[in-house]
Amino acid sequence: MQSSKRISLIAILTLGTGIGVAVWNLQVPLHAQTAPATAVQFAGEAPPPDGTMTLWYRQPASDHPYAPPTGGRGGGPGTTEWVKALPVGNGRLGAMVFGGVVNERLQLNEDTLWAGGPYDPVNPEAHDALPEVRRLLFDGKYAEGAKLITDKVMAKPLAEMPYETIGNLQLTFPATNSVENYRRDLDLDTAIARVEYTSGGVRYTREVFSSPVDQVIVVRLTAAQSGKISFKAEMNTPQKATVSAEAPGTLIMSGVNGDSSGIKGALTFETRVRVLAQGGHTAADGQTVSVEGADSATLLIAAATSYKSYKDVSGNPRQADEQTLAAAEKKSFDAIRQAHIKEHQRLFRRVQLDLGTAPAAKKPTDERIRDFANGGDPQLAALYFQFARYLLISSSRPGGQPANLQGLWNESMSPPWGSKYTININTEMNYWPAEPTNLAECVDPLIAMIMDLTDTGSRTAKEMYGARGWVVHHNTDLWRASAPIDGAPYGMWPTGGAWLSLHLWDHYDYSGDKAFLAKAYPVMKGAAQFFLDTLVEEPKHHWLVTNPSLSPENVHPHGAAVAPGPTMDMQILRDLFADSIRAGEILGVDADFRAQMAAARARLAPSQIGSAGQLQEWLEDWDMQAQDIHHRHVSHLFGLYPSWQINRRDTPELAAAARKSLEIRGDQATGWATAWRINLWARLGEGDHAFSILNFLLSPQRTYPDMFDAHPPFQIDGNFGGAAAIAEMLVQSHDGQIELLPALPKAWPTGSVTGLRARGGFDVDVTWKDGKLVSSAIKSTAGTAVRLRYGAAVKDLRLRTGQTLMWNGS
Ligand code: FUC
Repeated sequence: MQSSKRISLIAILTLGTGIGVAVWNLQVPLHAQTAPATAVQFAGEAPPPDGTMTLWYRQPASDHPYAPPTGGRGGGPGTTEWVKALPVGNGRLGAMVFGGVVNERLQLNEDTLWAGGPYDPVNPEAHDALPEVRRLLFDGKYAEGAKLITDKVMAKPLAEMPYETIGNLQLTFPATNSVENYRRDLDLDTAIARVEYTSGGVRYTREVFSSPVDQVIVVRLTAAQSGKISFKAEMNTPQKATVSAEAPGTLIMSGVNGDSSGIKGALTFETRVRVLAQGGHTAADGQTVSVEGADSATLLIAAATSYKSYKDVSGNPRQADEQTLAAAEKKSFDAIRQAHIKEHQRLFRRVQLDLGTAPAAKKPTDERIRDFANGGDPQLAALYFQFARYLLISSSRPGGQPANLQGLWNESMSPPWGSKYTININTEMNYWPAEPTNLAECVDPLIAMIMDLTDTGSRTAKEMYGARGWVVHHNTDLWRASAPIDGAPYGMWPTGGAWLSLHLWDHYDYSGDKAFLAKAYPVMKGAAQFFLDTLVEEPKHHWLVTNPSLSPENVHPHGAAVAPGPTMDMQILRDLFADSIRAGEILGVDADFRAQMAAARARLAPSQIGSAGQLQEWLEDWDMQAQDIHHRHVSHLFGLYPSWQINRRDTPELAAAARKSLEIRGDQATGWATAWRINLWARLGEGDHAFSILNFLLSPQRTYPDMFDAHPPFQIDGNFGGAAAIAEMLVQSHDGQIELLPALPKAWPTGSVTGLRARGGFDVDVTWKDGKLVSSAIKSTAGTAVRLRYGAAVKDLRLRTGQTLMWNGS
């Protein structure tokens, strides 16, 4: 039996702050860091896991040899180890599992634990300053306009609230010098992280999962011999919190959230860990629960904050945790585990993707990422695709918060860009795979956030612009702040809410659910209303444009980012007006308002082709003189993807110009920006080009050992954008058409996919061989007409709801 003295000699993981690295000029990330664990020797080689949908490794996160990508602009030392840990989540409660032998660390998150409290950052001087800003920008005095924006228009405070960690649950096991056949893995099909090894002749197994059914994170410790489970459980946190242990075996951490940028923390939170050992002896002492000589043990972790809504923080986290634990404790571990797996598989198993397999698929995941670009491992792309679906299911479930910049997982009090919602691309990209990969439910938290934003955003519209409707600039947070933040070159962009609103139309378009459309329409209408009230006529062509605005976050040749009528705004508004008009028609409402939108739409500045044959990013032909012609954002290509307003069939000249812009921008960028490029090349029907960029995205430069996307540092959007791109290579749908294998790369000659979704309400299965379509099954779930396309072949059909058509492309 171990003594507490012996345990104290074991290196215990400690929290500290990493080196802050400036990330552009916006944030200073500080990362919790773990000290090196005891030097355990690893002997033998555990076999690969049985399933194909598993990430796995031969070392704990702390022992894993790894050099982070070079050229990154952020991330402290903590990041290096953290991006080797494995994520579990139930949409609300998340854990990163490190898999240590003597020290196990579970870094915990709860999706409402953000800094600050309800606040409204609108600058009261903005309203009176905006007419002058408009005049300066129309007069070409961009730097002066930017200065006035900085002085009078930007939000107070200038930064929004960051998402924060709960802290860590630390488990310390008896010291050991060596273990055999160590393996840790994450099974995407069961959503369970496992650690297994043999020590002193005994096989130990650890399982961790976050149950969406019972709302607890569960840790299960077992050994092949009875009486072998001994450990100490403790918690630590960078939050203002206290930890105590209560007999017989409960750890309680309670505290208040952080203050940020002058906004005081208004939340209370509590985390409770119930240690339930079978056999042996359990004791609670001070801040520690220890178990000695048990046969097995189950830990149930509940966590909650006092957040009820963006304007109400009167919840009772202690009561919530106690109720959650009381209910979970009544169930057996097996019952909790089974219910968890069943609910996860209900969503996860809807889509199966087979891109072919090879012996490389038996290697540990980190080795596969290292070797992917050498070819010969098509299954890794399928794993990457399913990992993104796993991440969306685990970070965005009905009733919770939307997936933020890090989804659900964050070890810091001041993560890069606050780990919040950047809505000039990143939040939208998080949801790109949701509809096509059959996870429509996962969009619910985004829809709920958009509904909240109509409230805070209408206040901002009125106070800043004197306008009706609602507006959100380039970021929002838990408190649904909607004013321009960070600085004029990033924040002075009024089109974030409009872009988010397009996801409402998409949600309808993929389902045909008219009841949903009736709820969504007033939100879309409010977004459109804001622009009907604020679009202004530019002097040269008399087009209607946004002003002030910018093309996210690109600096044009006149020393500023702010400018009237950037191409992206015009494209977003073209879609917003079109979708709102169609919604109004379907619902049979608002004929006058529809006419106003149609009139404004016809007067928007068009997408223009510039002197280099490129699609112009701005009203003026500035692209080739811009400060960074390889800029990561490709905002003006919004029209090609995610929009369909530019496409090869209907607008071939604009599609060719978009292609030219893509060539000029180059293939390699930060994680999400790389993923966007893959989607764009897929839309151009160039599968091999798309695949060559996927090779970069799936290399150690842009994919960490745990498969998290490297911006760098970690940002989850690249995972989601990459999965959307893989789907886009196989099936595209728009405007009443479904195109099969539009961008199939030579690297995937034979394969199949089942359960993708298409617009108009269809389930789509496709099988191909030697690069050619073999068969497809198109099942209608909304009874709409559709045109199928495969290469030059076309087939028009109208199925009844529930009816399936088989088509081989002839
Ligand atoms: C935008 C991007 C950055 C980063 C940040 C979260 O500002 O330009 O690359 O993704 O969002």
